[in-house]
Amino acid sequence: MDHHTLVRTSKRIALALRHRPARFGLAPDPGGWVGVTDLLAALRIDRPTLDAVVAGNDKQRFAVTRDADGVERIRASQGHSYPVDLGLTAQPPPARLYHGTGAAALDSIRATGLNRGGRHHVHLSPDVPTARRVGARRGGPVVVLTVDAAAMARDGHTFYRSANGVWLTDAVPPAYLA
Ligand code: HQG
Repeated sequence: MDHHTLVRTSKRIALALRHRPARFGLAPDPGGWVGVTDLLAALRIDRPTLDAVVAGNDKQRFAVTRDADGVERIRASQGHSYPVDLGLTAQPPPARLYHGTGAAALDSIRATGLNRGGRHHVHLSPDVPTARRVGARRGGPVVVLTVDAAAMARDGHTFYRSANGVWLTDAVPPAYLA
């Protein structure tokens, strides 16, 4: 499959699994899982295409599991905008985490901190290059903020790590941003 088709299909799968399952006639369980067969039918794609997207995904956005009864399910590892319980366990973060964003957002972020907006959590990156890539999605100049995650954890903020390595927290007050 060519790269363009792979990306386009990945975006449709992300839309179906993270944001608008009902639009595709899908009803995820509370953990955000849908049957692989249902997803293939809903998006009218074949299994090799799905496998190529899951395996070829630069960020490992999608996870596939197989139940004891052999039924396969798929979900997005993070990034949902509808209520979903990812079942993640809180864990101690690394001392520093990073957030890449557009320079235009900087004043607002310095004033009110990082908010989760339409997503479940604020997304933080484990390293600067990853944060830079996240910020660059918007086009225009990128700023990478450093989050004092050690101090946040000390002060009682909870952190989760998604299956694909994105760090999640509810909000980052401005005092922890540099
Ligand atoms: C900004 C992609 C003004 C925040 C990425 C960001 C990530 C504020 C935007 C994942 C603000 C929200 C998430 C404040 C936060 N004032 N702007 N107080 N607080 N913001 O897309 O972190 O490709 O919801 O800086 O790789 O950019 O979808 O979050 O620019 O992991 O798998 O509000 O999305 O993953 O934007 O990206 P987003 P994000 P996928």
